[in-house]
Amino acid sequence: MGLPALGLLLAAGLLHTQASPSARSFQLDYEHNCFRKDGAPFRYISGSIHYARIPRPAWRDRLLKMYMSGLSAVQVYIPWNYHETLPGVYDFTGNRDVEAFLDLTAELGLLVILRPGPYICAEWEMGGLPAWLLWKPDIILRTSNPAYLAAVDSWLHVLLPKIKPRLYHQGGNIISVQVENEYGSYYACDHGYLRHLLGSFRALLGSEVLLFTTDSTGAQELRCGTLQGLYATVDFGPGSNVTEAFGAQRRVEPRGPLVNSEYYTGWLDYWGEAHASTSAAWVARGLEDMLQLGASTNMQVVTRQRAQPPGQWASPLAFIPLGSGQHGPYMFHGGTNFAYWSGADYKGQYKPVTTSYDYDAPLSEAGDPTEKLFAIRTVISKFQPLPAGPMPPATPKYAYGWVALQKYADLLDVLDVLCPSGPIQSQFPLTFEALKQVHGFVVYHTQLPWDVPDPAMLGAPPHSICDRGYVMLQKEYQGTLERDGQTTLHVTGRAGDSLDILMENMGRISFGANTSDFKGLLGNLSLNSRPLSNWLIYPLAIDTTVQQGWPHTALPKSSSGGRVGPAFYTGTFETPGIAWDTFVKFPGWSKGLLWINGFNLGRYWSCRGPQQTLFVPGSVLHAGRPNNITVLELEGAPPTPLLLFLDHPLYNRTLGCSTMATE
Ligand code: 6DJ
Repeated sequence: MGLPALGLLLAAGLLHTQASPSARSFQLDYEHNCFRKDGAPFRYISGSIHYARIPRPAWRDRLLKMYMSGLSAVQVYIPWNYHETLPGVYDFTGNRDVEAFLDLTAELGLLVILRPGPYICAEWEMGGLPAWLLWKPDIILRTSNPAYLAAVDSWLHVLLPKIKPRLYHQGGNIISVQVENEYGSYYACDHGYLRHLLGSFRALLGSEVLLFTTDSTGAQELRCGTLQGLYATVDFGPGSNVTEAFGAQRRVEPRGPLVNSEYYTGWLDYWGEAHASTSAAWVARGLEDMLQLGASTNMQVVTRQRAQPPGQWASPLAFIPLGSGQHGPYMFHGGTNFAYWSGADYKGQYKPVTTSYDYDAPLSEAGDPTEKLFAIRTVISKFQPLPAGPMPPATPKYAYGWVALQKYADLLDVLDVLCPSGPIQSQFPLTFEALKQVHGFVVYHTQLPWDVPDPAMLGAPPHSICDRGYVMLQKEYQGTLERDGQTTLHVTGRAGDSLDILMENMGRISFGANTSDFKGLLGNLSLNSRPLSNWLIYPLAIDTTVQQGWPHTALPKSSSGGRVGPAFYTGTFETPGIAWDTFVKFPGWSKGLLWINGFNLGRYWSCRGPQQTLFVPGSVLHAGRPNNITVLELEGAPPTPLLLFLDHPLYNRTLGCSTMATE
């Protein structure tokens, strides 16, 4: 915050304009409008990377490519829900070993700007907040609500002690730590909450570390998202007016370095919308334009910060990005929303995010340098020397070709395998949260209570289908109910006929006021407005069963029946020699999920698009022995169930869905 707050900043140990040259330090210099690292003026050029979206075997490759692009730092989110999977149950193993990831950044000579939330947004399921927070239905997320704060504090007490020894002044490579994320965009505007977080971060990380916030550049956002004691930074993309954007930062932070914490090099995709792309030339030109505005002054500012007289700050144009402005391209490498980790937005309607988080970023989803990376690298090279040596090349991809699958079973025929503990009885439907089911699927089963000779309307109250319900009568697929889409279907049947709704969670909202995004059937389903009751509810543990080898280890089931409705399909394929990265296409399939060797590669939705292929990292494949494929197709498989493995992704095609898929 501004000059009037200087006393407070000093008291909080935040303002350091002098440093002993020998000590490791990373500080704000309000007098000279810059950062100081070990006492010397410093600016970083960083890029965002999300370890949770990259298979661990590829971490080093991606980080090395970022280093070789000329970046001095990486910006890293920590998704709380990825680690505290149930209250008090923590997972820091395998792909969740954030400390191993941080070790790699240090080994490669990259600094880290850490963003541990507790909320991160990032188009990640529920913005990184654990869905189990909603088990207390009255909880008010991202506020001073005691239940929420208690959960936050117990998480921070586990996480931040792992971070503390890695802080720069402690000998590590973490130069700064962000508190919350774009909090000013949240309706609550609860400064008490931000103050609480500041207290917890200080208590657990100490008084020396540089703590900051990031907000978009609107006045309201900067009013609600900033707090004395947290250095305020902004985020904006290449389309923004740089003068205005940094001017907004200057209104809340009259002195100190100008920082754009998220410079958007691309954008995310939603199912059913066109693939977002930002031309490399445009991103590069944007960078060049910003640099040219600052002209040679900035070039000097880059390496030797120009002193400003105290009490004055130059026009933002004198501090154009890559000059004194700090930049964190978001994303530098996007990666993949494997399994159920993609989030959703709500813009007048629910908009789930695709499995790919390619982001049209400089490093592609599969980690390959793009034209955009080289364009950015060229710009960077004008301001600082690039590391010696070539950029590592793209990793090889392999087109394994067509693989035939066989139908294994209709989902409703294997409920005993998928829900070994058996169903829960309830007069009315229960939400995923009431059932303590975080992701995936739940089956709601009942029987028609009366004869329905003429088509009757099966419907749900507004906003109670979260997010898709696949309806089966007498095990025959009738159609799909969809959040903010079709919420009624016409059915006929007899008293006693079985009615099953397979409810799918498509990812919890990650941005905005609606992050309390309950899943399942949130209201009573009715038939011609008469509520249905007496439900048997099956929370499905599909991933656990697939990881345990099912259905491949099970005896082959001869399954007849149609190709519409939720069903499992299986097959195998072998890689010739080395297991390379590949991309799977789903010709004629509708919507579902894919596992290979038990690894959940995420959702496909070929008929809605725009994403047509799923990325399969070579690290999930076995070389020289069969790879087990499991597909859960939800609506309709093609008459001949085949998958096509390609050596390139397809991100931009929308086919249109029909109930009966055709090849
Ligand atoms: O901090 C946010 C990122 O995690 C900023 N941002 C990015 C990521 O979610 S959309 C893409 C977004 N903020 C929402 C702003 C909407 C106007």
